[in-house]
Parts: sequence; structure tokens; C-alpha cells
Amino acid sequence: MARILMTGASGGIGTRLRELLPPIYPDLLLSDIRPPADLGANEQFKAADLADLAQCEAICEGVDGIIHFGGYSVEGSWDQILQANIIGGYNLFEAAYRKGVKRVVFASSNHAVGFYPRHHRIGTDVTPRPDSRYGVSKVFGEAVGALYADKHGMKVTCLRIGNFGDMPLDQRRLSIWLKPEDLVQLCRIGLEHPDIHFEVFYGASFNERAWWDNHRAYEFGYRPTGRAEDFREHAMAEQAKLKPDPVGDHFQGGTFCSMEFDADP
Ligand code: 15L
Repeated sequence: MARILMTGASGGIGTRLRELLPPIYPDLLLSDIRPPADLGANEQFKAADLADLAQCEAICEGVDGIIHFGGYSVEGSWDQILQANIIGGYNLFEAAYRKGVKRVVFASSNHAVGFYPRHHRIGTDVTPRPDSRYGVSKVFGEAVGALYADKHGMKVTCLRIGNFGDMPLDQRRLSIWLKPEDLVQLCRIGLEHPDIHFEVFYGASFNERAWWDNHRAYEFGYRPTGRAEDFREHAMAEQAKLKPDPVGDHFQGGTFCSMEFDADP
């Protein structure tokens, strides 16, 4: 049975996957800069600061596959993004390579392409249009993943995650929602599918208002079970509480686009 490392175990997605992954991958090693507050006696955990290559190597030892959710998960200062996502992202792939890890699933983000307008349906092969320093770091992580796949034969899957949770939170999230169980499916494809070399998938459930062409994921067997429209009333009621945001409401990345925005409209 494969030994799987999950970084970012104390974060929002990591916390939920700590419940969903053990039945599939019983030999699951968790990592984060500090342990989850509710770490169970039956869970394996090793702390690591991703900005430190030696610590990354230590958590990659004896591992068959990695689900990399570690790093900074929203917009931050340049130094925060640089340490956690740029240096940290590079270190994770380099450490995995040095330790002979065969597969990496990298948590990229919709913010790698957030400056595409909502009326523009995009595939996974479009030019990146990051909407933030955070988005730039996700483009960087995808590029590092491609390098390790093409140069070293690592099997790399990048998931441009939309919005992960039990239900879509507002109108924008009706287009990009990702049900936790569907993320598990995508991770399994990345960790197990024999034909993975380097792939980019959108981390989205079955959303009728999707802006994304995710056919590559479907070709690899992805069959999402979440349907955003089932929560339409809730999402629209939440949307009604928000102030209009002319920039954020126009682009796919939402508020990540409007923050610090001072270009001519
Ligand atoms: C992300 O990439 C973030 O990690 C998450 O906190 C949300 O902001 C999400 O994108 C989103 O776009 O809704």
C-alpha cells in the first residue's frame, strides 16, 4: 500500500482531507509548519517549514506520492508568498525528486487564471492570467511541476482548485465550487492513474455555470458528484448580502482581482 504525504494538513482543505483520505490511503503522513490542534493518536505527523529544503527532504523520505496543499492559501505580502509558495514550492518538488518520490499532486488555484473575464470559457491550456501575487505563485508551482515531469519523469498533476467546501458560498462560487469528495477523486487520479505525465485539471464539481472546460479530467475518469445548482438559493441569498464589486464581479478571480486594482477600467 502506498505511503502518501499530505502537506498543509493543518489548513482548511487539509483538515477535511484528514477525514476523507485514511480509508483510501491508510499509510498517510501529515505535515504542516505546526501540527493540527486536534491531531489524533492514530495520525502520523511530521512538522516541516517548506522554506527549508532539509526539512522538506525529511518529510519526503520513504514516500510514494505527495498531495501538496502546503503554503500560503490566499493573497499575502511578497515575502509571505516568496517564502511559503515560491521557495516552498520549489523545495517540495526538489526534495521529492531527491528522495525518489514518483508522483506529486499540486494544489494550484483558479487564481492562476483569475483575470480571465467570466464570459470567457477557458481550458487548462490558456496563457496564465494571475490575479494576485498568490496567483503568480500558483503559476510558478505549475511550471516547476512541468519541469520535474519533463526533465525527471515525475508524474505531476496540478489542480486549479476553485472553491472547496460543503456548498457554494455566493454567485461566483456557483461556477467554481468543489465538493470535498470530488477533490478526493482528483487526488486519486493524480496518485494512481497509469497515464499521468503532467496534467492540469480544474478542481471543480459539476457546475452548470462553469467557466472552465475540464474535459481532460473527465478523460482520466473524473466523475464529480457535486452539483452547485442544488445550492443555488443559498448562494444567491448570500450574494445579496455582498456589495457590488465592478472589477471583482467581472473577472473570474473575484475579489482577488479587485484588491489593489488601479488600472483604467
Ligand atoms: C483560493 O485559491 C483560496 O485558497 C481560497 O481561500 C478561496 O479564496 C478560493 O481560492 C476562491 O477563489 O474562492
